[in-house]
Amino acid sequence: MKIKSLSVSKGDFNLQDYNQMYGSFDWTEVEKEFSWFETGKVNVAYEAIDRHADSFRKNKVALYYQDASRNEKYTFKEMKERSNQVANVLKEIGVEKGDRVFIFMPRSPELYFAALGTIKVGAIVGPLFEAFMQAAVKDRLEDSGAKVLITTPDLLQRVPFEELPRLQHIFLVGENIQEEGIYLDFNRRIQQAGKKFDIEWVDRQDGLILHYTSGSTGKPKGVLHVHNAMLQHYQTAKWVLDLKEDDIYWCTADPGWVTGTSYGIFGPWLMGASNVIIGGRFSPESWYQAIEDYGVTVWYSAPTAFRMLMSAGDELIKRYDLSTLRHMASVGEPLNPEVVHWGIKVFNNRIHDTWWMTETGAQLICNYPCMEIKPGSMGKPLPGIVAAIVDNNGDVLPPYRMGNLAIRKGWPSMMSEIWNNHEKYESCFLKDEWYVSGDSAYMDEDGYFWFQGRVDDVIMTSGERVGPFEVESKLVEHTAVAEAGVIGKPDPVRGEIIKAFIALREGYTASDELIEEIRQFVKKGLAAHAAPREIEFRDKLPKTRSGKIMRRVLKAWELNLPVGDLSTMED
Ligand code: 6R9
Repeated sequence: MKIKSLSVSKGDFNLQDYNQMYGSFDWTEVEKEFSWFETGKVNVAYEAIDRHADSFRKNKVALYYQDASRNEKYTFKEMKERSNQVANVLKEIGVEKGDRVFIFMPRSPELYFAALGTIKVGAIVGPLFEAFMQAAVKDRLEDSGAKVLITTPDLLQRVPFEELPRLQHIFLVGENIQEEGIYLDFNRRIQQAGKKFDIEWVDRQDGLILHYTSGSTGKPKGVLHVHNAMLQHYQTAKWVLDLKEDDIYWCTADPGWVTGTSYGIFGPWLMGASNVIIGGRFSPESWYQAIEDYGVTVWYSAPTAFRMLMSAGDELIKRYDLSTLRHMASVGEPLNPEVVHWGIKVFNNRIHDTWWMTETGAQLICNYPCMEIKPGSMGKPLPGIVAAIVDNNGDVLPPYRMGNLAIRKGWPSMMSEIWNNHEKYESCFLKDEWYVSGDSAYMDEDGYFWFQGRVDDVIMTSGERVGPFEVESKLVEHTAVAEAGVIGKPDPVRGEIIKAFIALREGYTASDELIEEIRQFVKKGLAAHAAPREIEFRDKLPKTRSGKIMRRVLKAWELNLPVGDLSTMED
């Protein structure tokens, strides 16, 4: 089927407008859509929830929630009240503007009330994946100096609070909670709290959310976003997700990942859309069922999920009514042309690739409904955004030259700081002009960008960003492991899988049991998605003279490629 012949919606944002605004859109135009344009004082939770609750949207469903045991819905008015109750409870225990409140729990309505309530008191939300194990949880709470944690009794054993002196309160979300010491009963306190709250108005550059993400070296870094990011969350929800009044929108991402907050909380609710949240684990049947049950019209997911749906077969799709789907988009990894063609075949719809990252806070390079898409390309920059390919000095390269994908500094949702690490923050910019993404890409003569790979060693597995260093550090904690080097190995479904090369300590011998034991060790100590799927033992690992494991040599071994320059390698 030809892409051009599709009858799907082309969106309200037309090509002529795009071309006119390309590279020069004035963001103050977006400010005018918000009440704070004149006062300068903002709160994104007000704009996302209360503004609608006080309008004709008051009884419109804001949140549809479903998992194996719950099926609930909440209107904007109810969302306003619940988040006010959380805000009152937080204020009562002394949470103030700028404090860090972390949320470590599976998706549930309470998670969303908690995030919005935190924002209403002016505090900074820190969402954590429920899959994190003790070491991962500790690193993040420690680095951020979190004052409050909201979690569940099941996850509590992974919170080493005796080692976290700055953590003052832990809310437990569940039944029959005994309050003692630092433990507080979330549900009971919320029920007893007032439904009215005076929002803490903050400055647009004040902290909103802290997402920890992995780089190629060191511990995970805390990427801070501020309230001003709402300009771009709002505008991209309009232009890229094409959200309209009657849409039923489903973003499949967990709030532990930036996609699950920028486009699972802020974007859709700033637009006043009905937002579907599905808890629990992925299964092709339950996903298609969710689209049918809610009549989802706009769907935002990730390449790994689309590839898993694709491999579940097209027969399955025929059992569901998916005819409501109007617009589909993807983020997280390269979207293979194959998947785009599959989408056209089975949904009669194009999957629109979007590119952005934790640090950029919102979508930057996208395929828009109004535009011809080139399968395999990430698309074109958002109006008001200047993207370029630059060399290592920050000089712009011509079309078709591969180099660093860079964005001209200063877009509304740009990270405002790396927590406790200003030096690292500064190192992300070249010539004080370009934010350098760490991705390599090229631009074609039509201005479309084409992803080529990561410049660093960061691994993308099933759309999750895993720092090899974090996995290596965990591996060497195992008594049998002397040295470990971790790489991403290309995989047709997951994008990449994690492969570890390990040199054993004296006295240990390689065996399948040992492989399994080491995998479990990482799984329990760090996170299931961080455990190497493959482990290979070697007598010695390639290292530089300064002792750094040379991952590119491991990669060359794995892929049977030439190892390249070995001048920095130790003997
Ligand atoms: C939102 C998010 C960022 C990294 C990014 C790049 C990869 C994201 C992509 C893509 C190819 C796309 N990435 N979107 N690669 N095509 N459309 O994913 O944030 O978890 O920080 O990851 O993901 O390598 O640098 P984050």
